[in-house]
Amino acid sequence: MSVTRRQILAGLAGVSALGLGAGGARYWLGRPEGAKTHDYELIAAPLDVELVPGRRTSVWAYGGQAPGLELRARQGDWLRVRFVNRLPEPSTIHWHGIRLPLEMDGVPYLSQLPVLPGESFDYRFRVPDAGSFWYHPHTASGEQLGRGLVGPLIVEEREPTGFRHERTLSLKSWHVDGQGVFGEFSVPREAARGGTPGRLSTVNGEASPTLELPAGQVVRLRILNLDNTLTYRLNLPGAEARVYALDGNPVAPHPLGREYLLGPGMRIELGLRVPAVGTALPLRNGPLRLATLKSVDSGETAADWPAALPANPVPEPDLAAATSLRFNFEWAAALSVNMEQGGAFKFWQINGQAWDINDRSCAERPIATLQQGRSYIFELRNVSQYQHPIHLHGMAFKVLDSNRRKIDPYFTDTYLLGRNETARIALVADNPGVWMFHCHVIDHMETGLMAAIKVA
Ligand SMILES: [Cu+2]
Repeated sequence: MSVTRRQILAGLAGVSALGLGAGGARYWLGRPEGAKTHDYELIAAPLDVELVPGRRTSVWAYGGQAPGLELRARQGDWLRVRFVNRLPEPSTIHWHGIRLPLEMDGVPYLSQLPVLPGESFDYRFRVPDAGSFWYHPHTASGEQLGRGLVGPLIVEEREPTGFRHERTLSLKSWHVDGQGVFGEFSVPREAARGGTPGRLSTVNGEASPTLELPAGQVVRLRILNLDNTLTYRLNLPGAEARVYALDGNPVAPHPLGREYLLGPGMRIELGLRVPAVGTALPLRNGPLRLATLKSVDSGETAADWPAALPANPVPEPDLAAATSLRFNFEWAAALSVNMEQGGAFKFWQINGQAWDINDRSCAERPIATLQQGRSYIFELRNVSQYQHPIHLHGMAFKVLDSNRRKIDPYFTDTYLLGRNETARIALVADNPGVWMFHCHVIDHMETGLMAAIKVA
């Protein structure tokens, strides 16, 4: 893979015509065929927002919003996003969960050169799967995601589903104090444990908002964990809710139950039967209220539970012919690092190797090489006391089983590996390239818990 500065600069053509303060323009609806070179012009730029009442917080926004502008595409179509960097530092965009070519994957130096301040880059790819996805940088992730560079990407089914109503709920906590001022995004003693948590919890950038939902309808709630650190213990006491999709893929609809653990990077889609007018349901993280869902008169006739969502065209791994590989996720405890000389902490490792975020040559030493077209079973062993949402780029995988819980096999892009858990996942290595395989607790990923897997 060679990406030249010339290719990047070629992406700059026409940027001078863009309005600087325009944020992310949406050309999606009513776009005359062929009249535009992209569907979205997504500007990343600093923005002052009010997270704490009466206080200003200087966040980094996509399209004038933090979390960022919701991007939408239709399954099977091309999505064309012109990313314009108006941040004070280089950035890229990774499209979490989208199966796409490596050159569009947003990993710096592997997929592309970082997009420098003032530059732009055109992302163009097909979206093969319908579902709830998201986007974020893969550069200086602790600070860039921490400051707000996270956004939903919704891929709609080609045919109408049984849902007439839907809402996107982006969960994120912020590393701010009571005055709305950012503190440290990463503290070494926390990075070596569960990750550095933010203190202010929000839904769609608002602390404990009230969301109005149409009474009597079954609403599709797309709940996205866009947080750096937190695993949410999601629950909806008193609600009639069914799970329709996990991460990017549909499942057989089933009751939500007592709670669902939604790790960083993970998504869940619920069908919620909205109760009678005036009812207020709490959406909670454990005992803490995240949002209030209030039912309002819709004037529509009551709806029934929609049928299951159609499966995505993810290839089915051949388990009988699959090759097995084992990955151990361990604590590394390399505390003696000279940060002044550009060193990075290495608290975590995969199969004895800690990724160094400052060493561009890490990607040249893949932890495994898969033969294109073959099926593989990965045995994921967490031999640490902290949970790790394990994410693979480029390909979806099927969760087969676990020694800690009963699994109904399902396709995903991120699996929350509990403490001391061993789980097996399977995939068809159908996408050539070098793909990042990492924990989505950003502190863990930046202190070693990342590797490259090559498919050739
Ligand atoms: Cu982790």
